[in-house]
Amino acid sequence: MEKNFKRTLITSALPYANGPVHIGHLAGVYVPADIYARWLRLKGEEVLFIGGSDEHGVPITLLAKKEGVTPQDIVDRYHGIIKKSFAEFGISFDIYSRTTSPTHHEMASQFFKTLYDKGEFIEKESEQLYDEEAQQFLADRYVTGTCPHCGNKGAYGDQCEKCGKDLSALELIDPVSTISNSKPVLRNTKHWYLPLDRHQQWLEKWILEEHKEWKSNVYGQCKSWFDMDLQPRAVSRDLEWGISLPIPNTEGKVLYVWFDAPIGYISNTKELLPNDWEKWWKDESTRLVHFIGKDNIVFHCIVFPAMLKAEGSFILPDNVPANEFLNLEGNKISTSKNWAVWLNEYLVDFPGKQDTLRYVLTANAPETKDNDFTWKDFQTRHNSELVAIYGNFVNRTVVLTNKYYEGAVPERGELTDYDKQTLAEFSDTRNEMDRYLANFRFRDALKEVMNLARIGNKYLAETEPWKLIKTDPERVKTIMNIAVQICANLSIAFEPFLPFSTDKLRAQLNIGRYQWNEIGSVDLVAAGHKIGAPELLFEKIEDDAIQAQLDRLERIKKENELKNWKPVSVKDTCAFEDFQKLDIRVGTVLECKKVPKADKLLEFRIDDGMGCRTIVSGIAKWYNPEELVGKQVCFIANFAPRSLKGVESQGMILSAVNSDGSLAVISPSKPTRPGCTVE
Ligand code: B3M
Ligand code: ZN
Repeated sequence: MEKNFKRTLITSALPYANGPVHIGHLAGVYVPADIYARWLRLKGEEVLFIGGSDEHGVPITLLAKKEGVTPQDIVDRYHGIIKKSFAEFGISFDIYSRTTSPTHHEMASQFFKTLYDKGEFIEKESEQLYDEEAQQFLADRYVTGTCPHCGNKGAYGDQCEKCGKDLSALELIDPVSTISNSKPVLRNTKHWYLPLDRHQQWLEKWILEEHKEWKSNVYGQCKSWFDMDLQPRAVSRDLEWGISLPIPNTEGKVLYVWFDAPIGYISNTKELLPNDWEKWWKDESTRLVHFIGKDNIVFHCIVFPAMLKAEGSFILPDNVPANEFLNLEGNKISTSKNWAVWLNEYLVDFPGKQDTLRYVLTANAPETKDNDFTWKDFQTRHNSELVAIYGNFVNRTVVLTNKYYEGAVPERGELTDYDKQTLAEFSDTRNEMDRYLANFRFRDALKEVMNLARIGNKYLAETEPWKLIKTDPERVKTIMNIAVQICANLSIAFEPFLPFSTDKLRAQLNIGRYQWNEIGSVDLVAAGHKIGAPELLFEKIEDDAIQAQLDRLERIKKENELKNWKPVSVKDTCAFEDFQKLDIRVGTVLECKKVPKADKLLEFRIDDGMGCRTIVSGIAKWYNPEELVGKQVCFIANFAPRSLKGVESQGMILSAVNSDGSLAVISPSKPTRPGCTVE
């Protein structure tokens, strides 16, 4: 259904203010939303780009409790850090506000009240866990216990981190309150529910029939929710932190964070435009687009639209281009495990390199499937694309124009066939980019611009003006004119993606901002125009900077291993007679070598006091054979011989298993005669 929209309202998910933002947030939500907003603005369209922090919810109260501060302290701290990071990365919000703002509290209360008065909720009593010592109901995250699926003793009331299953706090075996460590009891409590089942019919028609153009990952997730049949969802919680319910006798209850957070988009619009916000939310000619990550799809495609529809005066989103997840060096990004690249830390290590991260995260964006960020790829893309193609081309153009013409852009003479071919190659760039950007295919759009830089770079490499200047200076004028025009084109086409370097590029060319539809023109810069001095757009990233990042991750991995390590539980009781059946002895290693074609195995010749025996042991990963020669080891002497990779092993060398899984051979603490027993 093609509609005639007059303006676009862009929202990006409101990050929880309980930690800084990382590259996963940037890649999944904020960079694509920003590219989209900048692109539409360059096209001269009416755009609003709304952001803000999500400052309610249980994780914030848990963190506050852990640190012994108030939830307000937590959100003040992280709202500041997050807002600063977004500004530093050029995310061009028209407003970045927060859900603790008075405007938001009022808007969300009013929204709830309207739905309540219209009878859009159902009221239900249910049993919930209650902490009698702390005198409060326990949100799922405040309860731990044994997972009914896998027996993990430290499962949370919403999820078991060991087996990954979703849980409800009521399913936990032997639940414990994390507030008082006491055993919670069941108590009745009343809550309000949004009956999504009543909305299923129109939602299904709206999405499955009228929005077939939505990204397949989004469409598919919605479809599977419908297939499972929508259920009523609670919109209130028993909690102190949040927006109080605007109805009598509801002390200790607040709006569920997922009820108030999306209303934040509306509140922030109102905060920015107190007199004009309604045209952005209530006029059918506004196109609403939500940028989010895949874990937020149900809330933006089903719950929030149901809320908007129930309220009755708001428009619905036209598209919800959700992305999949970005992993880091092969592992899921995790705040609690510190497995992330934090934006504030990145800028300390790579000052001024915002565009590099924006570039790499877009080129490698998790648009259709989860993707992996690796530091090696980051370096390669920077050095061999940004530096070697885009940067190199611009630098050559600016340096040569300064050198040959004192910076004044030369006249263009007659075009050769090769010139014409080069210009033809990028005449369609804008159409291609428009097509991709309109469909949220940011990676492909970026490829198009990079291709334009590649065309320029190749043009100079093949025409070699630095050689021609001696033999055919007239021809060089045309070449340099074309090169300058391509640079000016790049300053427009790269702008939505790499706003910092296009600023630098414009300064070097001494030009202003063009309109998007001027891409493709070869008359952007007039002959005689004086350009500025050359300055490198990008500087090479050296190996040691990358190694430092890899070392940091390696350190974090080790720390996590140590943190997570728990001794394995003690085995069932064993009779002394049973232990005595094992014949453990001391031996001295005479020879040690690798077993061919078996990368785990070492073959030992051991002096066992009676002669010499061969033992094969799976410790090759942790020892060089030479370092064990002459060492004393303990081994089991009465195992039946067995063949390992063709070598007969006559016993087993004992090792300690370290917390990281590595093995350390056991030796007697004083020199011991080979063949002595261990008991
Ligand atoms: N704060 C969840 C998240 O950060 C949530 C998004 C709210 S968008 C209205 O993933
Ligand atoms: Zn489990």
